[in-house]
Amino acid sequence: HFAALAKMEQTFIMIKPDGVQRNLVGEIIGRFEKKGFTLKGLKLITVDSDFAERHYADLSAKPFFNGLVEYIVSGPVVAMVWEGKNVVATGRKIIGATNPAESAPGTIRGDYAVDIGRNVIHGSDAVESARKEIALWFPEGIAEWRSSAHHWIY
Ligand code: FUP
Repeated sequence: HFAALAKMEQTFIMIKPDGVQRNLVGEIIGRFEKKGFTLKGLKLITVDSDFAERHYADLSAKPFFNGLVEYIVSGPVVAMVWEGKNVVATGRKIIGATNPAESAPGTIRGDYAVDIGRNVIHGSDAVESARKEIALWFPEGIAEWRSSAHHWIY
């Protein structure tokens, strides 16, 4: 029990503007909830291009960068922090491969996306990038609480 809690991670998950417009918010949140992860932060927010560029700073040299930023600022996104054992890597599995043409059925992108430029959702790719992304998107901080279901999951 203690070992599981010691390995607890947080990840940053964002439902992109297409996911919000297509009413996939409940479906996506439900997948993370039913898996057993805990929702620690949540807001609907529309960001400007300066903010989107900071979020995707690592990709600034890519040819698709401008289009990616335009897409992210095109409407509200749902920014979330999810917590759980191994949630960074497992969250990426739930999301599926970056290109929906390669993401397996049963994953979010595999089930709900067609185009790499409209792939519905973002999830941090490592514990360190999760830490940075949570600090960027939740500068106000995350309220601490423990789910009463923990005992049945860990
Ligand atoms: P991911 O970690 O799965 O979000 O993938 P990346 O960080 O490599 O890419 C970030 C976003 O850039 C993807 F979600 C979609 C977009 N992208 C493209 O539009 N074209 C590409 O060729 C690669 C990525």
